[in-house]
Amino acid sequence: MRAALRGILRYTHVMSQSVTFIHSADLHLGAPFKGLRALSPVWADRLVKAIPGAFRAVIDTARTEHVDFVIFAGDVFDNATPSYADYSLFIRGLNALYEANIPVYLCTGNHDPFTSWHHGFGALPENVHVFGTDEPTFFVYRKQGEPLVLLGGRGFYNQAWPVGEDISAGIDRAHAQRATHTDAPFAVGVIHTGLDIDPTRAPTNPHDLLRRDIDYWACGHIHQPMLIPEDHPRVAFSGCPQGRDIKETGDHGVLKITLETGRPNKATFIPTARVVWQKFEVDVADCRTISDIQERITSQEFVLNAQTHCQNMVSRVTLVGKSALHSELTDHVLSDLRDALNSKYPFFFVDSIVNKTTMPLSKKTLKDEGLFPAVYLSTARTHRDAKDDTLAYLEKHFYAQDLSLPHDIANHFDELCDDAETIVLDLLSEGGAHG
Ligand SMILES: [Mn+2]
Repeated sequence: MRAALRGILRYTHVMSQSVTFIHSADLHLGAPFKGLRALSPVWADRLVKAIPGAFRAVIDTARTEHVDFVIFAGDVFDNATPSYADYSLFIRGLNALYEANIPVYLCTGNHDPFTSWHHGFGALPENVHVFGTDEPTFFVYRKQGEPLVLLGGRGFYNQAWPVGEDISAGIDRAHAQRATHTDAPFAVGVIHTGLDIDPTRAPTNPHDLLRRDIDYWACGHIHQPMLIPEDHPRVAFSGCPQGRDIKETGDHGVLKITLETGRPNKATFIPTARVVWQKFEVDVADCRTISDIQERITSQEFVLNAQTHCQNMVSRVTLVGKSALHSELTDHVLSDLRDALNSKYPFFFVDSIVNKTTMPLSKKTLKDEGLFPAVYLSTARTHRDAKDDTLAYLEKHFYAQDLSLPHDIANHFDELCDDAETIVLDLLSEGGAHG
């Protein structure tokens, strides 16, 4: 009976093997939170603790999920001269994995290139394996003494990547077998790459990666989660465990990857972010009071919050729509509205409210009435049509004041014209109201 059972176990072992690991990247330990207007002390503290908190969540996840190993695909640190505090934090996490008998495989990124890891802060624990930079290096993950995974990876030597060199070159099963004199059921690639999205950071072709004899490519550099193909990824970015600023909106975390022989890859997103960033527009056309606007923003906050796994949320709100309240939404009122929102729910924080509403009266109506605004609007039209002349005119006048035009002004020309027309029409209508 026992022999038969052993036979069955051995048979299933041969039939199907699997490995489960955490794919993490872009921790950016030490990143400052930039561009926030007026933070409360509570929120400032929350943000300072968010990245270390997310990192601890990554380590806890690896332990509670009992994964076989953890991958960090570059940019562990936000800059090339990490502080001793951030380095120590990272080492504490690695030691916790060491104690749980979980190996770590990491490649360097453009923010924490190979050169930046050379300092007197202390050695990495024995469970940590760092991929080389001049050419791919290979490691073997063994389980119960048997080779289970061949890992091949390559990272950044310094912050720039040599033009024309493919970071993924030479990473395939055959190379890994030759380099390690070993074979294993699975082969995993680890690289920090701009893929075909950022051509300046070790770009590589995703179609080439999919054709390569590698079961799964764990990539770093793109900060949002991205899975190719979506259902059963063979090339993936985990994104950063904690978004750094308002550009990195939505859920952030790590991927738990399971590879099983004869089956498609399985990826599970595990959220780790302590604070989620959101940007959204609120149409206030049918709001009759400022308090209606406040309610509208709040309900939108709840809708968005339900779409992520994190309670704390920092938002940037843009008000849009034709609104009778348009000219009442002064900076002062917007600031009071922000304060009212921020004192209501301790887990939501509105960083700024931008007023992009327009007056209910259309520019066309004003023009049709043949009033002064019509003259203004037709002049504005002339300037808008003669874009190059207008930009040259502006440049000349800015230059005379020792100022330079914003470099991307040409791309936002129409938008700026719209804003300018709205401001002037506002001023005209105010003048009218006060006689
Ligand atoms: Mn990064």
